[in-house]
Parts: sequence; structure tokens; C-alpha cells
Amino acid sequence: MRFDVVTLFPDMITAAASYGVTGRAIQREIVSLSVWNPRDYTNDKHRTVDDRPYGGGPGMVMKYQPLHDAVKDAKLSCTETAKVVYLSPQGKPITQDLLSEACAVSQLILVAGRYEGVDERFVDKTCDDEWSIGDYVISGGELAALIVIDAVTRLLPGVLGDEGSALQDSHMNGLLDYPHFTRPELIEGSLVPDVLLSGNHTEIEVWRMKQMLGRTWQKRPDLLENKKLSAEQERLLQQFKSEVE
Ligand code: 9D3
Repeated sequence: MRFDVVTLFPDMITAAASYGVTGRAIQREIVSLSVWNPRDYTNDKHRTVDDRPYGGGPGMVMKYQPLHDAVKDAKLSCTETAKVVYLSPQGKPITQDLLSEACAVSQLILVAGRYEGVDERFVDKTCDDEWSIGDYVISGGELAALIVIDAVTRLLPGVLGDEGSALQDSHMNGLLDYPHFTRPELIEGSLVPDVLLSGNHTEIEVWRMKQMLGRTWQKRPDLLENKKLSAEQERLLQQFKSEVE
């Protein structure tokens, strides 16, 4: 998988992506990351990337031409299937399913905007899709692009090792994770649940599934609304509910 990020702050992308799981995936050449600065595609002496909005109002708008030429160059660097995604508050909310589908392309060109946004004709002519990270306001698309890079990289074969395969990730199954404990056994009067010390791996698995269901019901009941549970899962959830009463 190849990621190309079009951004006025390229160092923000390369710096953040160099850590942890994404950093290792880049080192191991499972993914490649390139950055393209629209400022490098300007032709005037002030290297102007923004201009005042037609119709007036506050703020500035990113100009079409530098963005378009940066994306064009990013596309030239690859021959296979590319998808151009503009990160914006108006985009489709990103979900695990949306990101799973994105793994099918060999190149994701992520466009991070700044200021009030980009000239709408760039969205119409140059972008294939528009994605949002949720209904809150951040200052530009870079952090959103990093979220996409991180979440997609985790899904690629060979990226995750022992720390849990992507298949085991909660949200892959639409449920929240079970609670985790490590040493010591006793902290300020709180003991680790007995079952986790039992060595009975079947019982532990069943307890963890029950916790996943129960915690999803408690903290994110919306996730259970459109979810089909097995008969066993229904039974575990009922058991969890009766125990909190
Ligand atoms: C507060 C300014 N807003 C109304 C005048 C418009 C606005 C413009 C640009 C709000 C945010 C931004 C910058 N945001 C992004 O580039 C962005 C974003 C976001 O703010 N929320 C959720 N997902 C995303 S993806 C990119």
C-alpha cells in the first residue's frame, strides 16, 4: 500500500507516521509514504496557496491549481489503482468498514486542507471521495490523514504480529474490548477477576466475550442496535445484565 499526502505541513505527517506500528510498517516496506506540498506547485514569487473567498466572509480558501498539480504528481508516481480522498468536515464519517474497503486500492492519495477549506471545483474534479473523522472541529486535514494511515496500515497483512491480529481488534466485530489486567494482583483493594488466574482458557474466552457484550451494552448501546448476536452471545448478555441489577 502506498500513501501520498498532499499537505502544507508535510513534516507533521512524516514525523507522526514514523512512530510505532506505522513507523515499523514503513521501515519494513509494507507501506510507503510520500508527501506533496502544494506550495511547491505554485508559480508566483510569494508561493501563494490560498486566496479570498468569492462572496466574502471570513478566512481563506485553498487555490485549485497548486492542489490539482500536487495530486497529479502523486498520481504519476504510481501506475496501479489510486483513490483520491479529501479529508473534510463535510465527508462521510470514517468507519472500520470504510477503511477495510480502502485496503483494496494500491494507492491512497489523502488531501489535507487548511484554512476554511479548498475550492469546491477541486473536490468535484480531482477527488474520488470525501471523508470526515467525526462531528467535531479540528484545524486541518493532517490529523485526519494520519488517522486513516494508522487505521489502514493495521489492516494490512503482516503488519500486526503478536500484539493482536487486526481480526481480533474490537470494532472489527462491532463490539467494545474486554477489560485488561496486569500485575500486581491487588491494587488498593481491587483484585484481578478470579477467572483470569484460573488457567482455564475456555472459561477465560467465554468471560471475555461476556464482558465485550456487557460493556458495549453499558457504554455504546447504539453499537448493538443493528448487530445480530448468536444465541450464545444473547445468553451471555442476559447473564451480564442480570448480574449488574
Ligand atoms: C470553524 C470553521 N468552520 C466554519 C466556518 C469550517 C471549517 C473549516 C475547516 C471547520 C474545520 C476545518 C478544518 N477541518 C478539517 O480539515 C477536517 C475535519 C474536521 O474539522 N472535523 C472532522 N473531520 C475532519 S477531516 C478534515
